[in-house]
Amino acid sequence: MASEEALDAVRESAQSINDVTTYARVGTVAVITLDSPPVNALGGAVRQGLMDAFAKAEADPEAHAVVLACAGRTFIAGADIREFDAPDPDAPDLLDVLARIDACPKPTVAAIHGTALGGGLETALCCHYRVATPSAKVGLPEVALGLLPGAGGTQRLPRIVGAQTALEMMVLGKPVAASRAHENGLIDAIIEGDLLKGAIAFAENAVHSGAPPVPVREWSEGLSLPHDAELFARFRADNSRAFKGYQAPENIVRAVEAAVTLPFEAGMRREAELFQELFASRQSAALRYLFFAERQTARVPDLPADTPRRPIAQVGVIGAGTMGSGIAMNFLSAGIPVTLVEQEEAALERSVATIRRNYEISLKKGKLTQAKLDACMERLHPSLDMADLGEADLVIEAVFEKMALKQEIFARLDGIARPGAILATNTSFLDVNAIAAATSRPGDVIGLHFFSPANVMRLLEVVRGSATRPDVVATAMSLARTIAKIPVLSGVCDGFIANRMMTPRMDAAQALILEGPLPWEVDKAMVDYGFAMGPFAMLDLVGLDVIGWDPATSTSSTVTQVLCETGRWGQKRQAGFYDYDETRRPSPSPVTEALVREFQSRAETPPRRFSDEEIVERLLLPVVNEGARILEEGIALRASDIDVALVMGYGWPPATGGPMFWADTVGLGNVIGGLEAIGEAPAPLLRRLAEADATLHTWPEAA
Ligand code: T1G
Repeated sequence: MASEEALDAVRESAQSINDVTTYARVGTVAVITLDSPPVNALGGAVRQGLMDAFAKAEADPEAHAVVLACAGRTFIAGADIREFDAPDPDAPDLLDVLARIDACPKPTVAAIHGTALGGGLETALCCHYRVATPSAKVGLPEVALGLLPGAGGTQRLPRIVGAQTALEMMVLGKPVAASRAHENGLIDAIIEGDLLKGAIAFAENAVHSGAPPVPVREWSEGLSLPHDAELFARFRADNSRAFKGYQAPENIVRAVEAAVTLPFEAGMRREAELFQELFASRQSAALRYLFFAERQTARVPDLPADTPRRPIAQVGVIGAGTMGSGIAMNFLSAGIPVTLVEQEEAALERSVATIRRNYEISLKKGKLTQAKLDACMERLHPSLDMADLGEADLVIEAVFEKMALKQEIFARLDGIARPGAILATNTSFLDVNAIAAATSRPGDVIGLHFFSPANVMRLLEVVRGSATRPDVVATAMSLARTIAKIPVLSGVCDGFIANRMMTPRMDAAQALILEGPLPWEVDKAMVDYGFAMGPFAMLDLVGLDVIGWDPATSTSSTVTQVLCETGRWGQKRQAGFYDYDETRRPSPSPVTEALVREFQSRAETPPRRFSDEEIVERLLLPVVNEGARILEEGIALRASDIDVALVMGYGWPPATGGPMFWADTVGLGNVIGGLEAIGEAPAPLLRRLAEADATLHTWPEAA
């Protein structure tokens, strides 16, 4: 067993193989350590380092075994996604590096901490043994990037865990805990205490056991588990939701079918074919784009990294309705006590019961322990008195969308909240500056716009008012990560970013049904494009009467007005654009069809058929145009923020990348042409960028 001293020696005396790789030997065990922040991704230098270090270990007569470990916060978290579009021409190919590790005649042990993901787990699968810390996680999440594990993962993993488990891990893409991986044989030992020490001891035992190390490619344990055609058919059927609209899951299943039916090398060739198909796909390009876009939203160019953050140790929420309850849960789940203020006792009790019920649902699903549930509920302090918010570091108002009510609450809060507290409003469209003006401290006021259900939707629109201080903005942007949200910074305007972008889509849909398509034809095209629901079904869900319809001023001048006037308010009335049965299953309505045909007959141009592609384009073009205006007005920092907001806030299909990504993919010249064809004036920014042969994603640099 290696002593502390020996380990320190490793750490001090390691020889540098290259900038990110060191080689050391402890007794008879070679220790190869990668140190390539932030996540030891398999970029060019790491691949070169691995190739050279394993060559050195093989040639080192004193080394009888090899341990592969990583410095920093995690084991290898995958191939370097940044390099996908700009591969390092001088570095060895990943498959060659892994073939080298796989062929090592000496026992090899991967020492895993943090996350071994994608190419990282595939590297570990090329080692004879894998040991891990109890908190480690391992997984093959490539499906989230529209890919499959393309470095042998689809061929080696089933050989250990069997086809069923391998399919679950790769198609669902969720990393598994070390304990679970130990149970299914993927991890050979859980190391309590010092991982490196434990890994070296494990390697020494492997040598002393005298058992010849067997590369995973020769394993058959997993292949002896059930893997008949039935299993694959059942898996496809049971997981149809994961397959819907995505290419990668089907390619993963085919790769695993190859693993259980073909010899290893033939399976590897099949994997490579299926990988290339996905790698070249627009879906994967979109999902890779969103991977980085999501991680960029928190960067605010005019906020230096060292902008101070205000500590948020206790939070207040005013209004215990659906939004207030959901908002409170985010902080409770993050370990932050919440004082939840409501006017009526009954409403407060309802909210506390809703919060407990939501946690109990997570408990049943195994997503939460009883201890965690109890701890969250203990942190909740219901109150009927705003005075109880005096100690809060942040207070979030979530009451009805009435300006006068919000201003009255902020004026009272101004007299209650401690100096330095952040005062936030969850308004989804009201003027944050006007709300801030109701206080003596507008610099401490900010918009924190959550999306319903607030404890589930990952988007948080952070709305910066004209007086909002930099440290308040910086605190809100960081706090989002604490409550597992993706922050998108927005300026003040009607509907901020996400709502403002969705409005033209709705308007375009309503205009389009006057030209020929029926509402359910428009919805079908949008659902086939990837949306969970079309615009008209969404209207029926929300309720036609709550989206700006006023019986007093209704003049039967639109299809929606007539539907409202005739009481067809949507699902809640079992009639809207669709008819609904008692289980709320929608069906195209002959009433609506007749009404739409009647409106079409009044239109200047005779109705005509539209292809699904045309329908999608007609709804996306005005959205892109609005996006360009939002960028031009400085409401959004960058085009990718807009895409992230719509994907995370409105379920815009991730496999499309979002409307701004779509626009750059089809070309701004075509977008401008399409807008002019439907009589919509293209935003000046679109013209400027098209003339400069630039894209929305190069703005503002390319302005
Ligand atoms: N490549 C390049 N950069 C990466 C990266 C990767 N694989 N993973 C993370 N980063 C960057 C990220 O952009 C951010 O940078 C920083 O690391 C911290 O990330 C052949 C084809 C590991 C669980 O899909 O899931 O292997 O913004 O903010 O919340 O089969 O990152 O600071 O400049 O997310 O602590 C498969 C992707 C690749 C895992 C850490 N691997 N990464 O989460 O930090 S495909 C993945 C993650 C592949 C092979 C295939 C998470 C994380 P910056 P972060 P985190």
